[in-house]
Amino acid sequence: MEEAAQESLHQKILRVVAERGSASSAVLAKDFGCDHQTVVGAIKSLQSLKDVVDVEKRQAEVWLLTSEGKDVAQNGSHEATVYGAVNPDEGTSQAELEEILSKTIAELGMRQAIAKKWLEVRKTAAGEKRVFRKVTEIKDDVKTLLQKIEEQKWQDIEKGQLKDLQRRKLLSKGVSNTFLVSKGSAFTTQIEKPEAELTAEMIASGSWKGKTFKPYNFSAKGLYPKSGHLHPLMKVRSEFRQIFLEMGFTEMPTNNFVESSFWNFDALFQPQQHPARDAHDTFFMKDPKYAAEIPDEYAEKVKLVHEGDCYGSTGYQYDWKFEEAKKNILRTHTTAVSARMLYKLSQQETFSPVKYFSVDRVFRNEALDATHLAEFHQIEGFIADYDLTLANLIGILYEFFKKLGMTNLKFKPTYNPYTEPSMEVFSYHDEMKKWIEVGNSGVFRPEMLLPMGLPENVSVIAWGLSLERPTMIKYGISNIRDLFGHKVDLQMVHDNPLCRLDK
Ligand code: FB9
Repeated sequence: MEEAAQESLHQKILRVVAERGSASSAVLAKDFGCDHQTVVGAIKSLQSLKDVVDVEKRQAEVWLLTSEGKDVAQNGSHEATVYGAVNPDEGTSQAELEEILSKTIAELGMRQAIAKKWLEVRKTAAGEKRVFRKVTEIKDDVKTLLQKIEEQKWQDIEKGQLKDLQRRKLLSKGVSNTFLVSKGSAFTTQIEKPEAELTAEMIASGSWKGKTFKPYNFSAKGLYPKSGHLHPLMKVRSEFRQIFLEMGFTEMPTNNFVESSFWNFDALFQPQQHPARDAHDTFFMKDPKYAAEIPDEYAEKVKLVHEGDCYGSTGYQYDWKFEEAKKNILRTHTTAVSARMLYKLSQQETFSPVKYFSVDRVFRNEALDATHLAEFHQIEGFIADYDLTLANLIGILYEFFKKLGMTNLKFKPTYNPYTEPSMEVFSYHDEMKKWIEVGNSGVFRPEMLLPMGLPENVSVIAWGLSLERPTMIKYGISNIRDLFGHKVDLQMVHDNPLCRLDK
C-alpha cells in the first residue's frame, strides 16, 4: 500500500477509535472498504507507538463463502438460474434445462425452485412433461444473503438461514483473527510518522527529542548479501580440474606467468632460432630481462643435446647460447611447467610414475581476432611411466574426452618441437554437425627427457587444449571479448548457468 495511503489509514483508524472508544479490525476493514490484512498491518504499526493504542487479539467465528457460494453471490442462486432458463410461454423440458445449464445446476435449481413455488412440472395437452413458471417474478434471497455475508454483515441474518446455506455448501464456518484496537494511556489522533533512523543531523540539532522512532526490529532479516559469481571460465576450469582429479592426476604449481626461455623452450628441445621464439610470437620481459637462475649442470646437457651428436640425437647443429636461454618471457604454454615438474621428478633418488595436470594462463604475441586474444588458458596433462606408447596416449585421450561427452575422436599426425609422434585430436560435434579440433598431444622426445636424467625406459605422454574454446562453445559465445577482458558484461557473469561439460 502507498505510504501516503497507509498514513491516512493510520489517521482514519485513530479517528474511529477517538469517536467510538474502540473498534475491531474486521469492522474497520468493512467500513473502510479495504482488505482486513491491510487494516491489521496499520494497527500493528500504531501499536509500535508507545501507549497510543491498546490492541487485543480476538478469535471470532466467522462465516466464509465457499467457492460455490461466491459464484452464487455473483451470478445468482441455482434456483434463480433455472427459473431464468424456463421459457415463460411454452415452458421447458428437463432435458433441455440440463443441456442449457448442466445436470447438476438443473437438478439442484429445480428442487429449490419447486420448493419455493417458482416452478412446477406438469403435462402438456400432448402429454409431455414440461417445467413451467408459477410466478411472473422472483426475489433471489439466497444471492442477497450471501452478498451480505460477503460484506461481513452476517450479524443481521437468522441462524437458521445461515445453517441452511451451510447445508447447501454455500457457506462454511471459519475462525478469523481480529484485533480490537482501543485508546491507550497516551492516546492521540495527532501522530507523527515514526522516524526509521537516527541521523547525525538530528543528534547535532537536538531535533531527535521531539520525534518518535520505530522500535529496532531485531528479528528483521538482513539484506541478502550480494555474493560474487564465478566467471564462466572459472566454472569450466573447475569442471576440468574435477575430471583430472577423478583420473588420479595432481595439479601442478603454475603461479608464475614470467618464465625463462630455458624452461619454456630450451628444456623442451625447441631450438633458439625457432620462429615461435621471436618477438612476433612471444612477449619478452624488459625488466628483469634475464632469469635469476638456471640449473647450470642441467643447462650444459641441454646445450649438448641442442648442438647435436649427444643422447643419440643429431640435435640442431647450432651454437646454443646461455644468454638466449636466460631471457625472461611471458610463458607461451604451460608445458614449461611440465618441464620443471619432470626435471624435479628426475632429481628424485628413484623414479616413480606420476600423472600431472595444469590449467592456467599463457601468453602469445599473435594476431588478435574474434576467437583469439594475446592470452588464453591452456589445459595440459601428462603421464610419466615406464614404456608408455602412443597406444597409451590414445587410450588416455579417449578416457579424458569421454568425460567431456566426446566419444567420436579422430587423430591427425602433426608436428611439435618437443613431442614425437604428435597428434591433433578431433571430435565430431553432434550439435555443430562437424568435426572440431579439440586438442593437441604427443610423446615427449628423448632429447627433452634424457638431459633431465630420467631413466631411458621412462616415457611421457602429454596433451593440451584451451579453456576458452570449450567455454565459448558451452555458453554459446562467439566473440572471445564477450568472455574475457575489460569489455565483459558483468551481468553475463551473474546470469550464466552452472557448467556441465558432460552434457
Ligand atoms: O582447445 C582446443 N579446442 C577445443 C577443445 C575443447 C572443446 O570442447 C567443446 C565442448 C566441445 C572444443 C574445442 N584447441 C586447442 C583446438 C583449437 O581450438 C585450436 O584452434 C586452438 N588451440 C589453442 C592454441 O592456439 C594458439 C587450442 C589451444 C591449444 C593448442 C594446443 C595445446 C594446448 C592448447 C597443446 C598442447 C600439448 C601438446 C603436446 C604435449 C603437451 C601439450
